[in-house]
Amino acid sequence: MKSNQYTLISIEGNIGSGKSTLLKLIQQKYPDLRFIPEPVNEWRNINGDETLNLLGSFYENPTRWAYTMQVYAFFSRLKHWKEVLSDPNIPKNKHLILSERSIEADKEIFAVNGHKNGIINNLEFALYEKFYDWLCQEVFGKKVQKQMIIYLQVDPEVCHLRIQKRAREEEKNTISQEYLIQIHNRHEEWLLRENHKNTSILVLNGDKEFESDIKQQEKMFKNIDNFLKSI
Ligand code: D5M
Ligand code: MG
Repeated sequence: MKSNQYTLISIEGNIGSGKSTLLKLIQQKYPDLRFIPEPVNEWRNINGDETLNLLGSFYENPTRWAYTMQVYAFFSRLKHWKEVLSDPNIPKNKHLILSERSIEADKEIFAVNGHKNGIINNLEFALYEKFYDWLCQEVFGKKVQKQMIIYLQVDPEVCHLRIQKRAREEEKNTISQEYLIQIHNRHEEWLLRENHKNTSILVLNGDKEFESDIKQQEKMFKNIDNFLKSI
Protein backbone atom coordinates (compact mmCIF):
# COMPACT_ATOMS: atom_id res chain seq x y z
CA MET A 1 0.00 0.00 0.00
CA LYS A 2 1.32 3.48 -0.81
CA SER A 3 2.10 5.50 2.29
CA ASN A 4 -0.56 8.09 1.56
CA GLN A 5 -3.35 5.60 0.92
CA TYR A 6 -5.95 4.36 3.35
CA THR A 7 -8.37 1.52 3.84
CA LEU A 8 -11.66 2.83 5.15
CA ILE A 9 -13.98 0.61 7.15
CA SER A 10 -17.34 1.99 8.14
CA ILE A 11 -19.97 0.55 10.42
CA GLU A 12 -23.38 1.11 8.87
CA GLY A 13 -26.83 0.44 10.24
CA ASN A 14 -30.14 1.89 11.30
CA ILE A 15 -30.59 4.47 14.05
CA GLY A 16 -30.30 2.68 17.40
CA SER A 17 -28.95 -0.52 15.83
CA GLY A 18 -25.90 -0.59 18.16
CA LYS A 19 -23.18 0.86 15.91
CA SER A 20 -21.51 2.90 18.66
CA THR A 21 -21.48 -0.15 20.92
CA LEU A 22 -19.95 -2.30 18.19
CA LEU A 23 -17.38 0.39 17.39
CA LYS A 24 -16.29 0.46 21.04
CA LEU A 25 -15.90 -3.33 21.10
CA ILE A 26 -13.82 -3.30 17.92
CA GLN A 27 -11.75 -0.46 19.36
CA GLN A 28 -11.00 -2.56 22.46
CA LYS A 29 -9.92 -5.51 20.37
CA TYR A 30 -8.05 -3.55 17.67
CA PRO A 31 -6.57 -0.53 19.46
CA ASP A 32 -4.16 0.11 16.57
CA LEU A 33 -6.85 1.18 14.13
CA ARG A 34 -7.72 4.86 13.84
CA PHE A 35 -11.28 5.66 14.83
CA ILE A 36 -13.68 8.32 13.68
CA PRO A 37 -16.85 8.48 15.80
CA GLU A 38 -20.09 9.94 14.47
CA PRO A 39 -20.13 13.69 15.24
CA VAL A 40 -23.69 13.51 16.60
CA ASN A 41 -22.96 15.64 19.66
CA GLU A 42 -21.72 18.44 17.40
CA TRP A 43 -25.19 18.54 15.84
CA ARG A 44 -26.91 18.97 19.19
CA ASN A 45 -25.32 22.25 20.25
CA ILE A 46 -23.78 24.37 17.54
CA ASN A 47 -20.95 26.52 18.98
CA GLY A 48 -21.60 24.83 22.32
CA ASP A 49 -25.00 26.55 22.54
CA GLU A 50 -27.78 24.12 23.52
CA THR A 51 -30.44 26.40 22.03
CA LEU A 52 -28.83 25.84 18.61
CA ASN A 53 -29.80 22.19 18.33
CA LEU A 54 -29.79 21.05 14.72
CA LEU A 55 -30.64 17.40 15.43
CA GLY A 56 -33.59 18.48 17.59
CA SER A 57 -34.77 21.01 14.99
CA PHE A 58 -34.58 18.36 12.30
CA TYR A 59 -36.76 15.90 14.20
CA GLU A 60 -39.25 18.61 15.23
CA ASN A 61 -39.71 19.93 11.71
CA PRO A 62 -38.09 17.63 9.15
CA THR A 63 -39.35 19.47 6.08
CA ARG A 64 -37.85 22.74 7.27
CA TRP A 65 -34.53 21.32 8.44
CA ALA A 66 -33.71 18.18 6.40
CA TYR A 67 -31.57 19.97 3.83
CA THR A 68 -29.75 22.01 6.50
CA MET A 69 -29.16 18.80 8.46
CA GLN A 70 -27.56 17.17 5.40
CA VAL A 71 -25.35 20.18 4.70
CA TYR A 72 -24.07 20.24 8.28
CA ALA A 73 -23.72 16.46 8.66
CA PHE A 74 -21.68 16.45 5.45
CA PHE A 75 -19.55 19.40 6.59
CA SER A 76 -18.82 17.99 10.03
CA ARG A 77 -17.94 14.51 8.80
CA LEU A 78 -15.80 15.84 5.99
CA LYS A 79 -13.92 18.07 8.43
CA HIS A 80 -12.99 15.07 10.58
CA TRP A 81 -11.87 13.09 7.57
CA LYS A 82 -9.78 15.94 6.23
CA GLU A 83 -8.00 16.22 9.56
CA VAL A 84 -7.20 12.52 9.55
CA LEU A 85 -6.25 12.27 5.88
CA SER A 86 -3.99 15.30 5.92
CA ASP A 87 -2.15 14.40 9.10
CA PRO A 88 1.48 14.08 7.92
CA ASN A 89 2.48 11.99 10.94
CA ILE A 90 0.36 8.91 10.53
CA PRO A 91 2.45 5.85 11.31
CA LYS A 92 2.41 3.05 8.75
CA ASN A 93 0.20 0.79 10.84
CA LYS A 94 -2.47 3.48 11.17
CA HIS A 95 -3.60 3.33 7.59
CA LEU A 96 -6.75 1.49 8.54
CA ILE A 97 -9.52 3.83 9.57
CA LEU A 98 -12.75 2.69 11.17
CA SER A 99 -15.69 5.07 11.34
CA GLU A 100 -19.24 5.06 12.61
CA ARG A 101 -21.21 5.65 9.43
CA SER A 102 -19.67 7.40 6.44
CA ILE A 103 -20.17 10.39 4.23
CA GLU A 104 -21.52 7.98 1.63
CA ALA A 105 -24.16 6.78 4.10
CA ASP A 106 -25.29 10.35 4.76
CA LYS A 107 -26.06 10.55 1.09
CA GLU A 108 -27.25 7.05 0.28
CA ILE A 109 -29.39 6.69 3.38
CA PHE A 110 -30.54 10.04 4.73
CA ALA A 111 -30.37 12.35 1.72
CA VAL A 112 -31.85 9.79 -0.71
CA ASN A 113 -34.55 8.78 1.78
CA GLY A 114 -35.38 12.44 2.50
CA HIS A 115 -35.64 13.11 -1.21
CA LYS A 116 -37.86 10.06 -1.68
CA ASN A 117 -40.21 10.97 1.15
CA GLY A 118 -40.39 14.63 0.12
CA ILE A 119 -38.65 16.39 3.03
CA ILE A 120 -35.82 17.30 0.63
CA ASN A 121 -37.10 18.85 -2.59
CA ASN A 122 -35.65 18.45 -6.10
CA LEU A 123 -33.77 21.74 -5.98
CA GLU A 124 -32.21 20.96 -2.59
CA PHE A 125 -31.21 17.45 -3.68
CA ALA A 126 -29.63 18.76 -6.90
CA LEU A 127 -27.61 21.34 -4.93
CA TYR A 128 -26.54 18.69 -2.41
CA GLU A 129 -25.32 16.36 -5.16
CA LYS A 130 -23.28 19.17 -6.71
CA PHE A 131 -21.20 19.97 -3.66
CA TYR A 132 -21.15 16.34 -2.48
CA ASP A 133 -19.40 15.03 -5.60
CA TRP A 134 -16.94 17.88 -5.89
CA LEU A 135 -15.94 18.08 -2.24
CA CYS A 136 -15.58 14.31 -1.82
CA GLN A 137 -13.22 14.25 -4.75
CA GLU A 138 -11.24 17.15 -3.25
CA VAL A 139 -10.82 15.45 0.13
CA PHE A 140 -10.62 11.76 -0.69
CA GLY A 141 -9.17 11.97 -4.21
CA LYS A 142 -6.65 9.19 -4.65
CA LYS A 143 -6.23 8.58 -0.93
CA VAL A 144 -8.57 5.65 -0.63
CA GLN A 145 -7.12 2.29 -1.51
CA LYS A 146 -10.01 0.16 -0.38
CA GLN A 147 -13.41 0.52 1.23
CA MET A 148 -15.05 -1.97 3.53
CA ILE A 149 -18.41 -1.93 5.25
CA ILE A 150 -19.67 -3.73 8.32
CA TYR A 151 -23.46 -3.64 8.07
CA LEU A 152 -25.12 -4.15 11.42
CA GLN A 153 -28.50 -5.43 10.31
CA VAL A 154 -31.19 -5.05 12.96
CA ASP A 155 -34.97 -5.39 12.87
CA PRO A 156 -36.47 -1.84 12.93
CA GLU A 157 -38.66 -2.82 15.92
CA VAL A 158 -35.56 -3.74 17.91
CA CYS A 159 -33.99 -0.39 16.92
CA HIS A 160 -37.12 1.37 18.18
CA LEU A 161 -36.77 -0.32 21.56
CA ARG A 162 -33.07 0.56 21.77
CA ILE A 163 -33.81 4.20 20.91
CA GLN A 164 -36.36 4.33 23.73
CA LYS A 165 -33.83 2.75 26.06
CA ARG A 166 -31.03 5.20 25.29
CA ALA A 167 -33.59 8.03 25.51
CA ARG A 168 -31.69 10.70 23.61
CA GLU A 169 -33.91 13.74 24.21
CA GLU A 170 -34.22 14.76 20.52
CA GLU A 171 -35.17 11.24 19.40
CA LYS A 172 -37.30 9.53 21.97
CA ASN A 173 -40.72 10.99 21.01
CA THR A 174 -40.00 11.93 17.42
CA ILE A 175 -38.62 8.85 15.66
CA SER A 176 -41.51 6.74 14.40
CA GLN A 177 -41.53 3.06 13.51
CA GLU A 178 -42.34 4.18 9.98
CA TYR A 179 -39.19 6.31 9.75
CA LEU A 180 -37.08 3.41 11.04
CA ILE A 181 -38.59 1.12 8.40
CA GLN A 182 -37.71 3.66 5.69
CA ILE A 183 -34.14 3.90 6.96
CA HIS A 184 -33.93 0.11 7.23
CA ASN A 185 -35.17 -0.33 3.66
CA ARG A 186 -32.63 2.17 2.35
CA HIS A 187 -29.83 0.21 4.04
CA GLU A 188 -31.08 -3.02 2.50
CA GLU A 189 -31.30 -1.46 -0.96
CA TRP A 190 -27.95 0.27 -0.79
CA LEU A 191 -25.93 -2.52 0.81
CA LEU A 192 -27.60 -5.71 -0.37
CA ARG A 193 -29.11 -4.90 -3.72
CA GLU A 194 -27.04 -2.17 -5.34
CA ASN A 195 -23.72 -2.84 -7.05
CA HIS A 196 -20.55 -2.21 -5.04
CA LYS A 197 -17.49 -2.53 -7.22
CA ASN A 198 -14.57 -1.90 -4.91
CA THR A 199 -16.22 -2.41 -1.55
CA SER A 200 -16.39 -5.56 0.57
CA ILE A 201 -19.42 -5.83 2.78
CA LEU A 202 -19.84 -7.92 5.93
CA VAL A 203 -23.43 -8.32 7.12
CA LEU A 204 -23.76 -8.93 10.86
CA ASN A 205 -27.06 -9.59 12.51
CA GLY A 206 -27.43 -7.50 15.65
CA ASP A 207 -30.99 -8.37 16.71
CA LYS A 208 -29.82 -10.16 19.85
CA GLU A 209 -28.57 -7.88 22.59
CA PHE A 210 -24.76 -7.99 22.44
CA GLU A 211 -23.59 -5.11 24.64
CA SER A 212 -23.29 -7.29 27.73
CA ASP A 213 -23.45 -10.78 26.20
CA ILE A 214 -19.94 -12.15 25.80
CA LYS A 215 -21.11 -15.27 23.90
CA GLN A 216 -22.91 -13.13 21.35
CA GLN A 217 -19.85 -10.88 21.02
CA GLU A 218 -17.62 -13.89 20.40
CA LYS A 219 -19.94 -15.03 17.61
CA MET A 220 -19.81 -11.61 16.00
CA PHE A 221 -16.04 -11.38 16.31
CA LYS A 222 -15.55 -14.68 14.49
CA ASN A 223 -16.92 -12.91 11.43
CA ILE A 224 -15.28 -9.56 12.10
CA ASP A 225 -11.83 -11.09 12.63
CA ASN A 226 -12.06 -13.00 9.35
CA PHE A 227 -13.30 -9.93 7.54
CA LEU A 228 -10.42 -7.80 8.83
CA LYS A 229 -7.92 -10.53 7.94
CA SER A 230 -9.02 -10.26 4.31
CA ILE A 231 -7.51 -6.75 3.99
O1 D5M B 1 -27.63 8.04 16.02
C1 D5M B 1 -27.27 9.12 15.19
C2 D5M B 1 -28.40 10.13 15.14
O2 D5M B 1 -28.11 11.08 14.11
C3 D5M B 1 -29.75 9.54 14.74
O3 D5M B 1 -30.78 10.32 15.29
C4 D5M B 1 -29.75 9.66 13.22
C5 D5M B 1 -29.04 10.97 13.04
N1 D5M B 1 -28.32 11.12 11.77
C6 D5M B 1 -27.07 10.70 11.48
N2 D5M B 1 -26.69 11.08 10.25
C7 D5M B 1 -27.76 11.75 9.73
C8 D5M B 1 -28.01 12.39 8.51
N3 D5M B 1 -27.10 12.45 7.54
N4 D5M B 1 -29.24 12.95 8.34
C9 D5M B 1 -30.18 12.90 9.30
N5 D5M B 1 -29.99 12.32 10.48
C10 D5M B 1 -28.80 11.76 10.70
P1 D5M B 1 -27.24 6.51 15.64
O4 D5M B 1 -27.97 5.62 16.56
O5 D5M B 1 -25.76 6.45 15.79
O6 D5M B 1 -27.68 6.28 14.23
MG1 MG C 1 -24.36 5.86 17.30
